[in-house]
Amino acid sequence: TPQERTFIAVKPDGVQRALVGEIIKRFEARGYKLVGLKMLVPSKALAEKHYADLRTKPFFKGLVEYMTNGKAPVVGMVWEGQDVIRQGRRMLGATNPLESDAGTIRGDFCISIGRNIIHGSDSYESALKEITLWFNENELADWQLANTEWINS
Ligand code: DAT
Ligand code: MG
Repeated sequence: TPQERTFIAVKPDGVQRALVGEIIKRFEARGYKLVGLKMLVPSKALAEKHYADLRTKPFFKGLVEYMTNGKAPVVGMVWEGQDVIRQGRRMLGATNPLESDAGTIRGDFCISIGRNIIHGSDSYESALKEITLWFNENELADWQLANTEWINS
């Protein structure tokens, strides 16, 4: 089965609300493989590059401030597996938590679009861009899940 990678980040509000374990648990339990993990307060330059597509939006400045102010760090992750980019977005739920289905991460744990606790790449192109932006190649682990044949067929 073809494997792909996506960038998932627990935002400062998700870290502050102690949801890191819950979020990792959902991706692990689904059968995805963790290949990158780091905690950092992103620089303004990193956050602005990460959200470059949104730079003309009225909320851009506030978004970058909230990601970078250091009141809590961000936990950046790379997850690998079948259809993980699209499935990751489904597991996150809609951008506006008031529209997110119950059972999704946003639908279960938050209510405000400005505090929606988690980021996930929205396409193959953005996943590649974001993984490259947040991680060096030598920070990504090349390993085999021992139970892969019970997850992938
Ligand atoms: P997503 O995070 O679901 O990919 P996006 O890329 O459109 O959504 O926007 C990035 C983040 O910007 C989003 O998670 C929260 C914030 N945001 C988006 N729309 C917003 C709005 N109308 N008001 C405030 N923040 C917003
Ligand atoms: Mg987005």
